[in-house]
Amino acid sequence: METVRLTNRGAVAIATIDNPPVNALSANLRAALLQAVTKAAAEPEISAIVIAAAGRTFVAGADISEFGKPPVSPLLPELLAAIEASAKPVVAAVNGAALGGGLELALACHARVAAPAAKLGLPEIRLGLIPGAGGTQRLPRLIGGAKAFAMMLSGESVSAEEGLALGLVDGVIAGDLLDAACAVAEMLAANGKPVPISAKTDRLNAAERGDFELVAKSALEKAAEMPNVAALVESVRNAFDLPFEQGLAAERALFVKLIADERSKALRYVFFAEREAARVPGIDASVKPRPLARAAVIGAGTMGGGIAMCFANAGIPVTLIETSRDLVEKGYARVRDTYGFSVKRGSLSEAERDERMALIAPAVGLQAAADADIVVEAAFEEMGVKQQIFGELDRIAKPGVILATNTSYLDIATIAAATSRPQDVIGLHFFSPANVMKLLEVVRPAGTAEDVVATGIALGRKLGKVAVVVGNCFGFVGNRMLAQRTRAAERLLVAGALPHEVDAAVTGFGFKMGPFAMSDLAGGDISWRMRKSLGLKAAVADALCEAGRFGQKTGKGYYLYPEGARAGQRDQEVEALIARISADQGVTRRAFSADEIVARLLDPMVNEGARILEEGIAARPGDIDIVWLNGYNWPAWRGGPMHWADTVGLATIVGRLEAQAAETGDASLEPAPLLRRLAAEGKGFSDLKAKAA
Ligand code: 3H9
Repeated sequence: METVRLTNRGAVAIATIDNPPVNALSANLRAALLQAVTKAAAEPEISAIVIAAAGRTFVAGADISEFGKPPVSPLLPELLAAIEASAKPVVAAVNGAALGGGLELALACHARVAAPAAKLGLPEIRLGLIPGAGGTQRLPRLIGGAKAFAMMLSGESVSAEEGLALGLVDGVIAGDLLDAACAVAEMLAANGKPVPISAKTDRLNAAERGDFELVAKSALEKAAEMPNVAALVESVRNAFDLPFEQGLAAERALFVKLIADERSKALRYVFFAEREAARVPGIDASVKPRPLARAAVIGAGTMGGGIAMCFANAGIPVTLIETSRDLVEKGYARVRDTYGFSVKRGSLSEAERDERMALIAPAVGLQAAADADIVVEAAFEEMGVKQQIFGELDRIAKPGVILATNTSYLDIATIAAATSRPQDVIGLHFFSPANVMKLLEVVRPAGTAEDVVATGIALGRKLGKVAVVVGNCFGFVGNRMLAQRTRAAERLLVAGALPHEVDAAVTGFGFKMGPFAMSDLAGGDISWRMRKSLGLKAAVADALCEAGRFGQKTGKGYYLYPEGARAGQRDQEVEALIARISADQGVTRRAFSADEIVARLLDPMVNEGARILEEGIAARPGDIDIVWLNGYNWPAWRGGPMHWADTVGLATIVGRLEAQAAETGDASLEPAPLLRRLAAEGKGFSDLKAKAA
């Protein structure tokens, strides 16, 4: 298939890029575009060239799947140098997203016109990279160093109108883009090309330099663990200090170094894993989701209110249902307050808040769910309560309505059995706070209809969530693995570590919070109640709860929180209590290094992940990683627990688990058969093929 079509319109040659799905600049496309531009430049009857694109996207950048493989000529910077050096003017007709190398391509052209829907951005930072085809050198020359740096640092794209205001594009065309691009091309051919961006120097002045250095300083302070931020600062500084060609060569060297960095590898892995998660093995892409015009949420607690906000934020009218007027009013007021914080912070206007509140209808009694196309139950976490609600919903809801539960642990098949339509019942597990957290576990018990699962995924997308389809088991994927980490954290305390040491090791690894600070924030009583209902014990956690130490809300938990402090302080009383428990259990306490702590916390999670894969609860290791990244703040540059395990080496993890199992006598720490097999074969989780969840 031809990736570039060359057609002539009068004296203008139009090179149309056609490389579905997103016109990524793969080796084939680079070669074809170079050939097309060279050919047009050599034709005597042609006086100017337009680069256009087929489909919805202009060019989504370099082909990310080629990174890390041997480079194939022509490299993108070579292609762009040829375009910029073309004797005949080249105009970019930016019809849609021009991202990364796509925007760099447009910057190498002599003019840019854009459709109103176009988006322009350099998102390389999110892949652990910096722009590598002149972006760090041309953008500062075009729009100024400070604005260019800020745009590359955030990775956010701007609209065509914003691009026009920045000087990034020369015109926004409401009518026929190609006609306009050809007209600009003819005009440049007649009047002469403008100075190429690489030769511009007027924006590289002292005032710009000062502004850039200020933003750069704060960026470096905030992102100490990411080498690409430092590289971006260096490269933009080069734009001020070095001639263009030298700046370009330095940018390339930094880019090539970053490509090999483990952090960028992890972020590129995440990019593809996130997209793969949207394709569910066993569910054909032709299965149509059910239409969802109206929703109902049962339970107006923190979770139910947050879920109702998700619907309202996506423009879907939603009824928020409680058992009494008082409860629903409280829930509704909490939602209003939460929107109020956003208005105060400036992230939401008052008009937007009012629009969203108007989409939420408070109501009393399940009958109010009668006209909904989807009902999400977020009531008390008790099987009897859930079964009663689903039994009643079965009588009230229209045929074909999706009946979803937001349970975190309970068996969804048992909940579904309370209805006469188990095929319409599904789990939609939101994470707290539901209006903020990106993850949506779409839990699929055996017997749920395929189009119901497809609707769960489509709804996730509509709500701006990352939906991952998982099987039905206690705790599903995320909480089931979290339980392993929680047990491991308690074991570490008894063995000799202290809460602040464990938390410091975990934040040192890259999490925002350690397990004990997290428990103090969430309230230890919740897991205490859960342990009691399951007949489980955790000596330290239980003792703290028995002493009324539930965390921040009681002013003490694993740490002390004097006068409502948010950051906990070490407490001698807790440390003495832990030492007593170790002594009672006959344990001689010893010190643990941060690396040992991390291994002891994360290896059991990886082991559980392997079991989850064996049982088909998750279809792919990548799905588990996406759950952890979006629901539990796993640091994205570490790629998720299964990717992390591959970087450590599965044989190492098997060895460590065996040692821990022997030391503690806890058989659950014995490596899972899948983990053992992969380790013995010298493989990683990335070698596995997908299974239907
Ligand atoms: C770069 O440019 C470096 C340069 O500075 C220097 C080079 C020397 N490559 O997201 P979607 C695939 S770095 C390969 O679901 P949407 C994607 O995997 C790059 N594949 O669609 C998916 O495949 P599948 C900087 C890519 O409509 C399919 O296309 N650019 C690439 O929701 C559809 O993607 C970026 O970081 C790619 N660059 O969103 C932009 N992009 O169907 C990355 C997409 O098999 N891309 N695919 O799962 C995006 O942000 C979104 O894809 C976009 C469309 C907004 C364009």
